[in-house]
Amino acid sequence: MSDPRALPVGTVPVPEHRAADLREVRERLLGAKRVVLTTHLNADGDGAGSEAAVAAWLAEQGVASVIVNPTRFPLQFRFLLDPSTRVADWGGMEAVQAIDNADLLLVLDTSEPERIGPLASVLPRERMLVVDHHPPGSKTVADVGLLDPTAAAVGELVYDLLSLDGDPPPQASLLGIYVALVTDTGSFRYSNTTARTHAIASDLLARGIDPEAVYQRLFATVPRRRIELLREVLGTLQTERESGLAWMVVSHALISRVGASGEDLDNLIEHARSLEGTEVALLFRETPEGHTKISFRSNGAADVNRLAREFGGGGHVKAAGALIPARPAEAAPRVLAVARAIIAGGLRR
Ligand SMILES: [Mn+2]
Repeated sequence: MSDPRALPVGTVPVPEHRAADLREVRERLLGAKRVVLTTHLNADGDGAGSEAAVAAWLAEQGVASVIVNPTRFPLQFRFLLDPSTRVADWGGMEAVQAIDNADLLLVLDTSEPERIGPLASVLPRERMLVVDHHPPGSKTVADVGLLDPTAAAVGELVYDLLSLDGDPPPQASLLGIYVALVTDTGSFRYSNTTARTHAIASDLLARGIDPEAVYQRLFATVPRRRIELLREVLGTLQTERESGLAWMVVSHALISRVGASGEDLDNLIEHARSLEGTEVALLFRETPEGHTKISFRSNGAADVNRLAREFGGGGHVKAAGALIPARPAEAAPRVLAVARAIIAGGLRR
């Protein structure tokens, strides 16, 4: 008897508008001998998952690859890597060698040179490829590739890339793709979630991905320092009824005291965003250099990508970031003033 909960296995067809660009990326990758994969600073589940998936697929296709990110490959996402996948941290000898020997550099989950730091200039432009789903900035790292903001995650584009010929992605690539989808859609809750995202997730589950195991791995266990951080940061929460702004500040002293990592800070802003009455949530985080990293989240009308761009940053309409070379006490009032203008309709999209 067949399992009444099961669906037939079958890859989700690649949208026509993506096929030609993905075909070119695929042919370039499969024609290479040694590929370096990279993603933006502080890789998230989409960047790391997409890298893990592409690396496992390339290995199966007989193409050697090394992941070299501008910042350390997050511990949290190491479980996505196939045991055969090589990761070399930027700055080390292995990374230098990997780049020296590479025919191609594939950039995932960003197209902006500044977001991959020193990797933007390690290979000539004609040996760079890009696959991203952010709205493109003024400069892109490569001429060949796919920039498609209609994709929920780069993981979705990687699924397409790997299944372009109708064959399913290899088993070792499935977990990375699934984690990319889960993390970039807020567990299939954000507005970038589509029927197609679910269809791909369905195919991944049909092929053996265990959603609860992924949930346990990603979300169910929280280190104590993260709760201590949350307790302190919630104490800085401020809200403005008229503008719908809600913001919080994380000082560098606090980060040092609790021993917080970048990953610990990732979802703090959701507490401000989810607060009743919030239009735009902001998190001001002091860096060790005394600068301020700002995360922006919009609940609807305000375009925080435009807001972030006012300060040299960028992202998506509903989630963006920027860096200001000033301490939070100086940076916050400037950013809040522009945010008020956007909410008042001045810069509404
Ligand atoms: Mn992404």
